[in-house]
Amino acid sequence: MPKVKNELLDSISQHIFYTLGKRVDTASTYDFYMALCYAVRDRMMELHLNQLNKSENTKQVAYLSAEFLIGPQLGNNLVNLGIQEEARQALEKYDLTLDEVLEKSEEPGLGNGGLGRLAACYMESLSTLEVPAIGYGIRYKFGIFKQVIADNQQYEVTDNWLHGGWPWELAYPADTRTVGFGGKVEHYTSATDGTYKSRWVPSQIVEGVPYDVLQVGYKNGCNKLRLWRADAKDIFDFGAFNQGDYLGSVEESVRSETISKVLYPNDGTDAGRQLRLKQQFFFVSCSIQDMLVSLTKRRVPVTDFPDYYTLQLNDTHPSIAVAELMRLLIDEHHLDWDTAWSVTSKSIAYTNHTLLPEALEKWDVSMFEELLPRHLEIIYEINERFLQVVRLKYPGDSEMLSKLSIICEDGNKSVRMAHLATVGSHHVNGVAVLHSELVKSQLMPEFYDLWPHKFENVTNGVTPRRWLKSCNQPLAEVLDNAVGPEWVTNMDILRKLEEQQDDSNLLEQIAETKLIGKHKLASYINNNLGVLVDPSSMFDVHVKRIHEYKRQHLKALEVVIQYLRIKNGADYVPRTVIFGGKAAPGYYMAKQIIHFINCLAEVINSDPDMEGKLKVVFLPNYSVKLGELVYPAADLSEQISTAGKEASGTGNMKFQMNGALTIGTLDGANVEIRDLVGEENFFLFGKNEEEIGKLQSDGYYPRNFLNHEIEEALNLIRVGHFSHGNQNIFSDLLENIINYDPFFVLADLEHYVSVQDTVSANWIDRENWYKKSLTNIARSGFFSSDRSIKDYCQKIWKIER
Ligand code: 26W
Repeated sequence: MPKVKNELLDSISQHIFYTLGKRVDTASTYDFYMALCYAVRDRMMELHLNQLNKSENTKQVAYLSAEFLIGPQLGNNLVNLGIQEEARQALEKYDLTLDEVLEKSEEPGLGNGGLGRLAACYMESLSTLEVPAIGYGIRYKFGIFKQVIADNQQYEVTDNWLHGGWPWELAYPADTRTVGFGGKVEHYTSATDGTYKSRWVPSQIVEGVPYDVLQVGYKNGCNKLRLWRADAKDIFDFGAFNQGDYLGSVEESVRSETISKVLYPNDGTDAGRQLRLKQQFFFVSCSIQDMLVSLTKRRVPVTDFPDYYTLQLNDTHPSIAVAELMRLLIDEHHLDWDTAWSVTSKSIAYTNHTLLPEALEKWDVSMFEELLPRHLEIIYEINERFLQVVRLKYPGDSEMLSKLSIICEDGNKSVRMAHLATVGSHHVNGVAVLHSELVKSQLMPEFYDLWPHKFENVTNGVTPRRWLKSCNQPLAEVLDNAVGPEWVTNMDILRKLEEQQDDSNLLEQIAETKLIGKHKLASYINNNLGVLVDPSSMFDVHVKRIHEYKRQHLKALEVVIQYLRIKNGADYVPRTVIFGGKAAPGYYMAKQIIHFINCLAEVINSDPDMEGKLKVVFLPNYSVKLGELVYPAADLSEQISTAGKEASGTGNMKFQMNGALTIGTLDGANVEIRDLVGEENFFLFGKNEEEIGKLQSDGYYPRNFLNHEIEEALNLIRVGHFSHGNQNIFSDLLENIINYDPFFVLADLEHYVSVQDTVSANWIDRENWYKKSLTNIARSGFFSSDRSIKDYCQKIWKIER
């Protein structure tokens, strides 16, 4: 294996010269950024190709996800390779600072939110733990839209992230796969063994070109992401061109390339668009073909597939994999049904990330008939054999049959992808203890009754490298000094901090690191939004996708109540309330909430009565890059979803690791955070999942939860106080809360406001606050994605590390 001998400094100059074709003395900062990326990639390629040899015949994890929200790469790769200082010194030689070069980092927005970022954290931990793995996904040309806030509203701008080229990807055209769509299925009797055979004859053929992106671990391990780009088989139709039909000549390639053109910006609402299903089948078929070809190349019989690959479905988005693996094993590798089924069901496992009915994917049978006729046949066969098992277990129970069936008969027939995933998987897991219980009791009680052994829990986690070591270096150094540097790969060591919780010096150091983070964010806010915020005020942060169940409008109403109190002369412990998050473009109420928050901020920030007391900021275009600036700066973490709705949350874990205290409901992983840090170190409010369930079933009348203050606040909004007197702008939002309130905002508001007052009282006693902060950091080890991956290895993938 070639060894990268020369120093980073030389590599940079060589890449500027040979790779970029520039002279060092005329190179721009962007050229140095690109050259440094290539130099770092060289070192990662060494690790990766060496690792490949070692892991040749060990079982690999194939993590199939429609989203990988990997964030900017350079900073994290320098930290994980342990060459950040070397890079800083090399750039100094060219009078450049590392920060100004890192600023050039592009963010590949190949995901919407939680699910996509979790996949990225898991890829980093799989490498760090040296678990052989491949992340299979889609190389979207346009990622998640850029959010622009104009006249207090969200506007979406295309994310042309690849415009300047992206140094972290490497194309492998030799591994191009072909994927079919549409057409028909021919049935014939095989001449060789006389068995009944099927042959799919697609009407459209698309090529999948793989681009590999290395994902380096901390100080060792380097797996890859393989992202597929769709390309036309025949990219140009000369015949059409010769007839002057120029559009016709490129029509086929446009149709094909469209498949990987753009990420669907919905975070939890199934669009049900045909192109979405084409995207899902495209990357799943390319990926499974890729694995089968690799086995064939290694002369491994496909019947041994489960010994070489364990497939994890990141929600139902890749669940067509169950039918596609069956098709390839039966139609192309000529296995009989039972053998193919045992290979398939031994190889696949499925993770559920949401209980929201509108997020559960159901594809019309008609769409399958048109797009994937052979797969529909296979799904019918899978379902028929499955229902045989159900009939045996629940004889004569037709209701059980219809509840469990993969095919939903009511309305226009549809394929329930969660059912297909569950029937075809050896394990189904939720992403937090409460969520996994609700998957069993609410989402799939019939499946749980049928197959209790299949259901597992693996609580989410986040990588401490990007979300602490890399984005909060002041705190990382304090931790290095306090408990030694091993915490980065063994977060349980942080428990040792508790022995020093009375060390006022250590508490001051932690307070100091928080202040550094707040100053950095404050200057970002001032430079980009022109709003002056006071770093000595409490930074109260609510950043995540905008969704009614995440209840950004609950926080906004609490702010209106505090605003009214201040206007009425009440004292107020100074706070800066910081919001951030994108709304799915078609999600009207979420956009209303963004509009309201920005109008609220405008009025409050220009009101002299609020000076030194309350400021409100909405950070546009919230992303991984912005998250790295926000988590180190937060004092209070808002995790206020309606109990039973947030599957886990992962931002909550990032805030905890960075010493923020949480105000939250007993929802998702908040429950486990509170159990670990202790109720005295967590600000709990609101009704729990059972109480919400009872309120729902007993009949919920939001007006019953109005008190004087809440009425005053709602009235202030109604009269247009935050909308220049225009009374209609927020009438839909108000109407929704007062008459329907599907996420029980009014049911929890009074308690929420009183607990926020408790938070203010705690904030005043700074030493006590930082004791709680230290305890939160000390007990954040469980929420490392390394622990999650170890759980998957032990509980689901059966991989001995
Ligand atoms: C079909 C449209 C669609 C798109 C995305 C449906 C569902 C999704 C995702 C499952 C939504 C998502 O990101 N869920 C979040 O997953 C995180 C990682 O497990 C959890 O921490 C969050 O609680 C959950 O909302």
